[in-house]
Amino acid sequence: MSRLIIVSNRVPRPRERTQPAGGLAIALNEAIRTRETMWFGWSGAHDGAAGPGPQVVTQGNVTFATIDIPATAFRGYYEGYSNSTLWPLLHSRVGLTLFRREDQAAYRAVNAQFADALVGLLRPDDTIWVHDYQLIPLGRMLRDRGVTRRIGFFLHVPFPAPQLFDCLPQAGELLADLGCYDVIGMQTQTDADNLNAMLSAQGVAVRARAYPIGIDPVAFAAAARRAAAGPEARRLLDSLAGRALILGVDRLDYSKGLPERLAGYERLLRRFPEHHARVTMLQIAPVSRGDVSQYRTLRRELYEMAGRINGEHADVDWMPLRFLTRTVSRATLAGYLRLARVGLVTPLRDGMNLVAKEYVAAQDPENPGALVLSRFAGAAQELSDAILINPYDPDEIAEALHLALTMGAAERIRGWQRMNAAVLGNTAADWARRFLGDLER
Ligand code: ADQ
Repeated sequence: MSRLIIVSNRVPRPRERTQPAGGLAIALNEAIRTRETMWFGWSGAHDGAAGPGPQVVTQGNVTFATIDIPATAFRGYYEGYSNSTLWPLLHSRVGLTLFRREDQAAYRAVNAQFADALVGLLRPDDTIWVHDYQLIPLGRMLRDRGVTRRIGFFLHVPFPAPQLFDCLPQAGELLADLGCYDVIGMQTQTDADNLNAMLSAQGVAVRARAYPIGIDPVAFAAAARRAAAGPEARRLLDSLAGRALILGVDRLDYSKGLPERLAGYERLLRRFPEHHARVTMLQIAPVSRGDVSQYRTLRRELYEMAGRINGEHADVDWMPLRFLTRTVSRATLAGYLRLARVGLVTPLRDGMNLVAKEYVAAQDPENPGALVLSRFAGAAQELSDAILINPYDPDEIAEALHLALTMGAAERIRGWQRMNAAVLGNTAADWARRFLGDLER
C-alpha cells in the first residue's frame, strides 16, 4: 500500500499524537494506524526559530512534518481569508464576510509555502489527502510543482448556494483550484450539489460527492460509560439535585446558533413555567478564534444574555443556566453527555456536527435522553429521528425542549435506537475508507 499524506492546517500537537483529541485526529485514527502516513501542516509557531524547512518527527508508522508561518502572513491567511472570508461565506453568512485583496494574497502565499515545503518530502507513489477550506488551492499548487499522484480534498464545512458563493470576488479561481483534485468530498449531498452546480458552470470536469463524516461510536460509548461513573460526572450530577440537564457543547462560534439557543431556552422558561426549578441548562462553549472581532462580539452578547436569563428566572436555590467558556476533556465531556436528559444542538449551518453523534453514542440504552437538533446541521440527514428544529425560531426550540423533557421512556428508546443504528452504521473509519477507496481506485 502506498504512503498516505494527510495535509491539514494544524497537525496534532505532540501530546495529542498518542491520545488524539481533535475531531480530525480521531476521525483519521484508524486510517493512519493501519498504514504508513505522513501528516503535514502548520506547527502552531510563527517565528521560524526551527529554521525555514519542515520539522519532521516520526512516531511509530506516522511522521509529523510541520512548518512555521510568519505572523503577518498568518493573520491574512488564517484570521483573514480563512476565518473572516471563507468560513462565514461557506456557512451562508454573506453579511459577516470580509473581502480583502491582501487577505486573499496571504492565503495564496501560505498555500504556496505549504506546497513548497511538502513537495520536497513527497515520494513518487504517495496518496495525498488535503483537508478543509484553509487549503483549497494546495492541490493546484502541488500540480504546478510537478506532483502527478492522486490528490483528494475533503471540505469539513458546508458549501452554500451558488448565488452566495458567487459573491466571492475570487470564486472562479477557487473553483479552478478545486478542479485540480482527483476526488472532492463534502459532508452532504446538498453541499455536493451546490458545489457541482458551480463547477459545471465554470467548465470544471471533476464532481464532488458526499462522504458524511462519523465518529468512533463504540469507543465513545465506552468512554461515556466510564466517565459517567467518575468524579467529574458525579460532581455535576450532585449539583443538579435531581433536575433534568439540558446540555449544549460547541466551540464559541456564530455558526453554532448560540444566541438563538439561549433565546429558545429563555422562551421555554417563559412559556412552560412547569419546568421552573426542574431543569438546568449547561452550555460549554470554549472560546475559539478569539482574535477575530466577530467572535469577541458574540462572546459579549452571550455573557449579556446568560446574565439576563439568570437574573430574570433564577431563584435563591436555582440557577437556570450555567455558561462556561473553558474546555473540558473529551472523557469528561462524554460523561456529561450521558447524564444529559436533552442534547441541544442548534447550529444555523454546520457541515456535520459531531457533537450530535457523540450525544447519541453516549446515551444509556435503557434510559436514553432526547436529541434536539437543527435541521441545518449535516447530521440531521442521518439523524432524522432527532427532534428536528429550525434554530431561527426560539418558540420552536422551546416547544422541542418541552417535548424532549416530557417524552416517555418508550418513545425516547425508540428514537434513540434508530439514531444509534445510524451512528454505528457510518463511523469515522467507514468515512476514511470510503474516501480513500475512491481516491485510490
Ligand atoms: P467543528 O465546527 O469544530 O468541526 P463539531 O463537528 O461539533 O464542530 O466537532 C467538534 C469536536 O470538538 C467534537 O468532537 C466535540 O466533542 C469537541 N468539542 C466541542 N466542544 C467542546 C468542548 N467544549 N470541550 C471539549 N470538546 C469539545 C468542523 C465542522 C463540523 C464537522 C467537523 C468534522 O464545522 O461541521 O462536523 O469539522 O468534519
